[in-house]
Amino acid sequence: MTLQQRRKKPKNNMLLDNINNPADIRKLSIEQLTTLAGEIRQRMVEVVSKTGGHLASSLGAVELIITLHYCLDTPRDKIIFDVGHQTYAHKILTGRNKDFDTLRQYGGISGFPSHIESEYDCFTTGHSSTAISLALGLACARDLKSPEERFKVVAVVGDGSLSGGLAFEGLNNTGHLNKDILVILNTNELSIAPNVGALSVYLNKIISLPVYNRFHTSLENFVKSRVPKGSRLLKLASKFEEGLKGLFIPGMLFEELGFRYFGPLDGHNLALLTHTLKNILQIPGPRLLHIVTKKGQGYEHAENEPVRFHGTPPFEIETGAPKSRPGVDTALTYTAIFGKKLIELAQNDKRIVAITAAMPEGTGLDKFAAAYPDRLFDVGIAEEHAVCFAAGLAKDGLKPIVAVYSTFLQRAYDEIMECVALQKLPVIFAIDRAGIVGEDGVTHQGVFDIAYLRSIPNLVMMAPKDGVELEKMLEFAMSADMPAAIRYPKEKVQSIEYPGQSKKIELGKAEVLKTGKDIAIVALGCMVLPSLGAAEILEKEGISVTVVNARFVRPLDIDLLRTLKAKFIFTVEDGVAEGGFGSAVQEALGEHIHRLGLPLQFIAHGKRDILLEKYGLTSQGIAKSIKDA
Ligand SMILES: Cc1ncc(C[n+]2csc(CCOP(=O)(O)OP(=O)(O)O)c2C)c(N)n1
Repeated sequence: MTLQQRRKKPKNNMLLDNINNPADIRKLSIEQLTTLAGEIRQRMVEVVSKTGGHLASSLGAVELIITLHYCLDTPRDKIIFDVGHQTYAHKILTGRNKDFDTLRQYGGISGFPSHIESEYDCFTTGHSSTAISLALGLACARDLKSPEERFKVVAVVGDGSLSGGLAFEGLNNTGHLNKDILVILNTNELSIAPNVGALSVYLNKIISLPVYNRFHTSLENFVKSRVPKGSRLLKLASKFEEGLKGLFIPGMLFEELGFRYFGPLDGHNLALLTHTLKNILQIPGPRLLHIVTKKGQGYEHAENEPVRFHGTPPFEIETGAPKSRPGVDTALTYTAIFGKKLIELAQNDKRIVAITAAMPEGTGLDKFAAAYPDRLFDVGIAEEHAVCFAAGLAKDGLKPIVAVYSTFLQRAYDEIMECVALQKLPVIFAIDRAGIVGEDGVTHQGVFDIAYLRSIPNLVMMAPKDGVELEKMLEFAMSADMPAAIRYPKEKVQSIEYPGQSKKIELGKAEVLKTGKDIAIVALGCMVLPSLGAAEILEKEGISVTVVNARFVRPLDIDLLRTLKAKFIFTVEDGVAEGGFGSAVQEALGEHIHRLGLPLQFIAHGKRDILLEKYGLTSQGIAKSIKDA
């Protein structure tokens, strides 16, 4: 029965209604588990169609998650999901079904695992490739502290996340330490976009050769079960197996890293999964179970368009079409303007190349890829590599632009410092999703970039107030021959026209948008527009305001700042105020500056406008803070 047909059935006697925690599913038969999987999918589709969210990956992992909770003694046994965007079934089965309608909403449950939300979520996660290292740490702590506890530790990793170097650091160390952990590798041939890289070719090769694999595991089991330990036959069999390693043996890479490899298995076959997992859990040492799933499984529109349904806005269930949001859908985003402008610049300069770490759509580089397939490098979920790779490209005369979300650039801090800034190489960082991102929450807010990039020598840092300025900043960065970062938000652009404003970007030059005598607001990037709004509110109350569009975080326009005649100076930024842009102004002027920005906290999920309002970064909020100060 398709999900659409199932929706038409009345909702009585749902198995799901009686599942309050994983212990409840351990009483069910395999047939009932299959029914439960359908009900979970239905629940997910209904909720995500209203809230938006990571649907395709979560649909693909339903049977895996049921199997894990069925075979493990959770929460005593630990499951760590890599990234954590595939965990909706886990949330539904671990007591959060009743709150599932609030998914990703302000005050509701998070779209990612959250250690604050549930004892079943060991860690709060959202960035990829961390699960194996986290699992190994837990296993080592278990063995050192209380070996008698023997709880089990399972890391669930997707094939996309395995392209991150950190995942290999975890595998390498696990093989060396020989700890009891199970890694479940969930392959679906997709990251967000189709998977890239030699490793993904290798995994696909395994998937397409199941016969070899069955032969390999069955030979070993067959001999072991029939001959005594130490017998000649066993030695011969193992020699034979060694000999086979010269051929293509599925999973050999993992075996050589010290893991027992099992699979590939159909990740939607509950009978097979539960049977296999129960057996594998009995075996000590590092193990890797390889399963194959379909992204979007069970909801035909997500199966057909897994990239669109990776992270989807609200949609119509019957057609899969996004729910129309008048006004919002027609406006251009910063991301779209960036993508379009880069194509235009690349037309006239063949040295321009673009790099993404597995996010061509999200960063707006998908269109660039279509226009210049040879000049777009999707390096996999590997931000550190992306930055070093860009440094190499720049060293030999190209003009690389790394388009990346603010939160994920955190991972490449050292590479920006050492490989780019220290060498003064002209790599450009197009930092998307800077500031509040909204529903993805704590792990995804791009609020730290100003503070962490401001301390890197030789790096120019800019933020445009609108779309036109983003284009101008890109042109400037391309001609500047120095490392440069441009940060912009997850937002639709509004154009800001002020008489006398200068369209030209000059290194370290701010612009004064309006002049008043009482106070001055020095605003950065997308905070310029609300600051102009705040100035209007204040002027109605008789306070005359200067508004400066800072444009540069580094170098700061100190000369202009020194000429400000106002009695009070306020800075406004959509990043953490401590160590951020306002701090830079304060350091430069050596005076007391009122810094408006975000608190030094991990900011939870909720709509972007709700969060901006909460933290006083709207016109009204800025005006109020100024009056209060
Ligand atoms: C460090 C980092 N970079 C980028 C992302 C964005 N991201 C979230 S999920 C995802 C794809 C993960 O692919 P895979 O592990 O294969 O899981 P699937 O969605 O296919 O189930 C990416 C690139 C991230 N979460 N972390």
